[in-house]
Amino acid sequence: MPGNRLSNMRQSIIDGAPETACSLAQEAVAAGMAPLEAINDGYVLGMRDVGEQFARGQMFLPDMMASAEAMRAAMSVLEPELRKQGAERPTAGVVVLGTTKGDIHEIGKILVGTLLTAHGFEVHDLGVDVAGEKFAAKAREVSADIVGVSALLTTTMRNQKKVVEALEKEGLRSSVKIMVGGAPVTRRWAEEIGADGFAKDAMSAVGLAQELMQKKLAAVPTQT
Ligand code: HCB
Repeated sequence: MPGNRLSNMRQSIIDGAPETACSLAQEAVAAGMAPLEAINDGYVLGMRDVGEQFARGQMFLPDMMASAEAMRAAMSVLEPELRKQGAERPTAGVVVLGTTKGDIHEIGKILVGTLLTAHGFEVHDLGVDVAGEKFAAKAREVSADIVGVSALLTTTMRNQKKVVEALEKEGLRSSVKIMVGGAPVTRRWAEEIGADGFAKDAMSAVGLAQELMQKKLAAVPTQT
C-alpha cells in the first residue's frame, strides 16, 4: 500500500495534477506516513522524471508548470507537518534563503527551507529572482548565520558569486557562512566562487548547515 501511494504521488507530479497531489498528501498524513518519505520517495521522483522528459523534448513548458503547481499543492499539505517538528526545538541558527537574480525556480529552495525549519533553523525565505544586495541587506537585518543561495540555470549560477561579493562588500563575509545549491551547481563551483559549502539535496543542506554552525561557533573566541 505505501509503495502504491508513493508511485501515485510520483505520477500526480508527472500528470501535473494538483488536486490529486494534494489529496494523496492529505491521505498520507492521515495514515501516519512521514512527510519526508512522501516528499523524497514520492513527489521529488516525479519532478525528476519531468525534468528528464523536458530535456528529451517529450514534455513542454506548460506541462512543466503544471507539474510545479502539483508539487506546490503537495507541499502546502506536507510543509506544515514538517514545520511542527521544528517548532518543538530551540533555534539551531538563522538562515537567509533565496534563488538568484534572473531565476524563478523555487521548489528546491522551498524544500531546503522546509527541512531546515524542521531541524530547528529560523529561515527567512526571500523568494526568487533575488539580487546579491538583497541577500546582504536581509542577512544584516536578521543577523544571519548562514545565507543559502539556489540557482537552477547555468546562466544564473554565476549570480551566486554576486551574492558572495555583496556580503563581502557589506563587511559581513566573516560572520556569515554561505552555502550554494541547485541542479547545475557542484562542489567545485562552490569552491571557485568562495562559498563555504555545497549541498546536492535538501537533506544534505541540513547536514551542511549544522556543520557550518559548528565551524562558526568554534571560531567565536570564548570569554574568560
Ligand atoms: Co526549468 N529548467 N526552466 N522550470 N525546470 C530546468 C532547471 C532544466 C534543467 C530543464 C532541462 O532542460 N532539462 C533547464 C535548465 C537548463 C540549464 O540551464 N542547464 C530549465 C529551463 C531551460 C527553464 C527555462 C529557461 C525554460 C524556458 O523558459 N524556455 C525557464 C527559466 C525561467 C527562469 O528561471 N528565468 C524555466 C522555467 C521553469 C518553470 C517555471 C516551468 C518551473 C519552475 C517552477 C517553480 O519552481 N515554481 C521549472 C521546473 C519545475 C524545472 C525542473 C523540471 C524541475 C526543477 C525542480 O523543481 N527540481 C528542472 C529540471 C531539473 O532540475 N531536473 C527544469 C526539483 C527540486 C527538488 O530539485 O535541484 O531544484 P532542485 O533542488 C534541490 C537541490 O538542488 C538542492 O536541494 C534541493 C532539494 O533537494 N538545493 C540547494 C537547491 N537549492 C539549494 C540551495 C542551497 O543552499 C543548498 C541546496
